[in-house]
Amino acid sequence: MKKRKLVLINPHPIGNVGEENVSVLNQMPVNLGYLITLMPEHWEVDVVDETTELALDANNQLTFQGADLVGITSVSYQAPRAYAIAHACKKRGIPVVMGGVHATIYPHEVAQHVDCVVTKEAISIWGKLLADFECGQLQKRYDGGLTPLENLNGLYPARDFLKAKYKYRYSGIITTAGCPFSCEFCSVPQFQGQKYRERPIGDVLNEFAAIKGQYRGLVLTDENFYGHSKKSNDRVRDLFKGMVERGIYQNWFGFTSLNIYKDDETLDYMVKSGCVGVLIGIESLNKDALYSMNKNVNLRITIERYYEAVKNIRKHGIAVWGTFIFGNDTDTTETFDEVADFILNSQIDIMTCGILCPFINTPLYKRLESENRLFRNHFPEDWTYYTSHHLVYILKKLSLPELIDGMQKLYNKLYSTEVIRKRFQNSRDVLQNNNSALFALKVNWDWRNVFRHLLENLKTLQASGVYETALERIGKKQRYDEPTNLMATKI
Ligand code: B12
Ligand code: SF4
Repeated sequence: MKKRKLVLINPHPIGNVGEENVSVLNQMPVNLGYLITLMPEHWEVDVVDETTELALDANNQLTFQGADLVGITSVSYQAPRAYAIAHACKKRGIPVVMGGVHATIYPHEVAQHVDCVVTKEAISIWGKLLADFECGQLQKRYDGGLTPLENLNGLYPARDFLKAKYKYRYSGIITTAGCPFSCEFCSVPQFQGQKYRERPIGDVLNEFAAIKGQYRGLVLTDENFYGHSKKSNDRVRDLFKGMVERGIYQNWFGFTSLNIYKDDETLDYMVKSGCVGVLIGIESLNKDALYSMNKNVNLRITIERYYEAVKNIRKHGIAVWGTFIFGNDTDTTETFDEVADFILNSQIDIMTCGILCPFINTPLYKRLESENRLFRNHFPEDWTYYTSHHLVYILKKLSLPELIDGMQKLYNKLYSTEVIRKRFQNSRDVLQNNNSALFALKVNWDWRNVFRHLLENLKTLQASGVYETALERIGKKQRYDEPTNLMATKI
C-alpha cells in the first residue's frame, strides 16, 4: 500500500500570551493525540505544536516537508493563524482538513480556507475521511457527531508519540463531556452538547493506570467532572475511590462547580488520589451579573455560601482556583475591590480572570451584536482578540479607563511579590499539602505574567483610539449606559 504522510498542527498566533503560558496548563493537544491513535499503519504522522515550534517561516512558507495531508485544530482565536497555514499548504498543493471548536461552530467561514471541514468529534469519521482521501474522494464536510464515551473503551490518545517530540510534562484525560447548562458566554453547550456524557469508570481507571507517573500532572478535560445529579456524584466518587484502591496516585486537577464542597467523602478520595486543585468558575459576586450570564449553577449555591464552600474544600488539602469574569454589564468601579476583598478574605489559593468574551454564536455574542456593541468584528482577522484577554465590545457601566484602573488595582492587590508569597504561606498552612500549595504558587506566579499582558492589551486598545471610534459610531462618549449623543449618530 502507498505510504502517506499526515502532518497535524496546533496553531498559535505569534505573541499571544494566555493560559498556554501557565506551565500546568501547557499540555499536549490530546485531540490530535486521538487522531494519531486512529491512523492506519501505512500512514506516517508528524505533529507541529506552534506553542513550541512554528509551522511557517518568516516568509510564510511551511517549515515542514513531505505532507500528503495536513490536519489543523483550532479554537476561535487560533483561526487566523490556522488560515495562514492553510494558505501556505494550498500554495504547495497540500490538502487541508480543519476540525475543533471553531470549525464546528463556524463551518461556513472555515470552508472558505480549507479543503475539508470536520464538525464536532472526529473519532467516528476519521477512518472514513482518510479512506476517502486515499481514493481521491475527500468530501468538503464530515460531521463526527458526539461520541458516546463508552466507544472510547481502550482508545487512548497517542501520548507517547506527542511526548517523544515535545517532552510535554502535562497531559489531559477525558472522564466526561458536555454540559446541561447554557451560560450566556459559553461555547460548550453548542459544541459538546447539553447531554452530560460519562465515560465508564473502569476505562478511565485503566487509562490513569497506563500513564501513571509519566506526567507531572493531568488535567481532567471535563467541564465539570463532578456532574449535575446524585448519580453522577456517586459515579465520580467511585472513580476516585477506584484510584485509591488501585494505588493510582497521580497529581491532577480539574474543573468543577462549588457544589462539590458538601461532599466530604468525595473530596477525601480526591486528595488521596492526588488531586492538587479544583478550578471553579465563580465568575462574579454580583447576583444580577450571574442572572445575566444564566449561571444557574452558581445562583443555586448562593453567593452567601461561597466562603463556606471555599473553606470546606481547602480543609481537605485541595487548592481552590477561582476564575472571575470582568466587564459584565453590571460591573462598576466598585466591583474590583469587592472581588479583591473576597479573594483575600476567603483565602482562595489562586485567582485568575478574564474579560467577558462573546465567543462566536453564543447567546452573548448575539445579544451584543444586536445591541451594536461589538467593535472587533472584522473577521477572520479579529478572531485573535477572542481569548478573554482583550476587550471586544463596548462596556455598559464602565468606561475603558475605569476598567483599566480596576484591573490594575486588582493586579496590585493580588499579584505583588509580597502578596503572592503571603498567599503561598497561607496555602501551605491551611492545606497542609505541599503538592497543592506548590501547585497554587506555580499558577499564581505564571498568571502574574499573563495578567500583565492582559493589562497591556487593554492599554494598547486605549492608545489605539479604536474604542473611542466605536463609541462615536453609536453616539456615546464613554460607556453604553448613557444618553445617546444624537449629533454624533447623525454624522
Ligand atoms: C481542557 C480545555 C483547555 C485546556 C487545554 C487546552 C489544550 N490545548 O489542550 C486549557 C485549560 C489549557 C485551555 C486553554 C484555553 N482554552 Co480551553 N477548553 C478546554 C475544554 C474544557 C476541553 C477541551 C478538550 O481537551 N477536549 C477533549 C478533546 C479530545 O476534544 P476536542 O478538543 O473537542 O477534540 C475533538 C474534536 O473537537 C475534533 N477535533 C479537534 N481538533 C481537530 C482537528 C482535526 C484535523 C480534526 C479532523 C478534528 C478535530 O476531534 C477531536 C476528537 O474527537 C474546552 C471546552 C470543551 N468542553 O470542549 C475549552 C475550550 C475549548 N477552551 C476555550 C478557550 C477560549 C481557551 C483559551 C483561549 C482560554 C484563555 N483565555 O487563554 C485557552 C487557549 C489555549 C490553547 N492554546 O488552546 C473555549 C473555546 C471557545 C472558542 N469558541 O474559541 C472552550 C470551548 C471553552 C469555553 N468556555 O467556551 N482549555
Ligand atoms: S460555563 Fe460551565 S456551567 Fe456554564 S454552560 Fe459552560 S460549561 Fe456549562
